[in-house]
Amino acid sequence: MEEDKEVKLHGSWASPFVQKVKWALQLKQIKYDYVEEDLSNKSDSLLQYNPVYKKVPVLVHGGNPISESTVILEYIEQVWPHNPLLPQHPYERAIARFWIQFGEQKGLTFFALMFAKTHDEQEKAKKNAIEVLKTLEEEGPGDKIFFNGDSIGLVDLSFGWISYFLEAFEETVGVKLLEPSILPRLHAWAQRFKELPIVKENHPSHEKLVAHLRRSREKFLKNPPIIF
Ligand SMILES: N[C@@H](CCC(=O)N[C@@H](CS)C(=O)NCC(=O)O)C(=O)O
Repeated sequence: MEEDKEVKLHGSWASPFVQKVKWALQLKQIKYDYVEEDLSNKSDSLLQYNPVYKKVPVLVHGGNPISESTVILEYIEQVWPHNPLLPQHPYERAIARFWIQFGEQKGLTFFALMFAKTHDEQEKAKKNAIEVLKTLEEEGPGDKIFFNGDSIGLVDLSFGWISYFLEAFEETVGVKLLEPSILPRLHAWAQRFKELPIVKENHPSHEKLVAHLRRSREKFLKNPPIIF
C-alpha cells in the first residue's frame, strides 16, 4: 500500500518550511525518520534528492523524493487523506490554495527586512510586511478559530510560522510587526496556534532561534544572496 511505504524527512531545525511539514505529518500521525541537514555542508542525499534548489524540506516516500514545502503538504494530504487538512468543497479548496499561494509569494517581504541596510530600506520593508499582516487580519480567520474553521488546515500550517518564528524575527531585526492593538484577530489566531500541542512541543526555543537569525543576518549582510 502506498501509504505504508517508508517516510523520511530531510530538514533543518530552524526552517519554518520544514516545521510545517513536521506539523502535517504529526497531525496525520504518520511515522517518519528525520534527517537533520547541515545547510553549510549538505549531504549527498539532499543534493541528489533536490538537485534543482538543493533546499530543505525534502520528503522521501518509498524512495521517491518530493521537494518544496507546499508541494509536500499537498502530497501528504493526497496520500494520507485521513484527518483532512483541506476543505472538501472544490470552491473552499480553491480559496485555501489562494491563501497558501499568497503566503508563498509574500514570504519574501519579511526577508527583505533581514537584508535592509539603511533606515529607509528598513522602513519600506517594515511597511510592506505590515501590509501583508493587515491583509491577513482583514481576510484571515476573522471570528473563526482557525483559517480552516474549527480545526487546523493547510492554510493554518502555511502561516503557522507567524505564531513562533515572527517573534524571534522581530527581535533580530529590532522591529515590532504583530501588534495586538493593530492586528487583534491575527494576534489571537497566532496565540491559539502556538498553544496547540503539536506546535508547542516542537518549535525551537526563542533564544536559540534569535541567536541563529542574528548569525544568518550578519552573514547575509556581508554577502547578500541574490533572490530578488
Ligand atoms: N520554497 C521552499 C523554500 C525552502 C527553503 O528556503 N529552505 C531553506 C531553509 S529555511 C534552505 O534549505 N536553504 C538552504 C540554501 O538555500 O542553500 C519551500 O517552500 O520548501
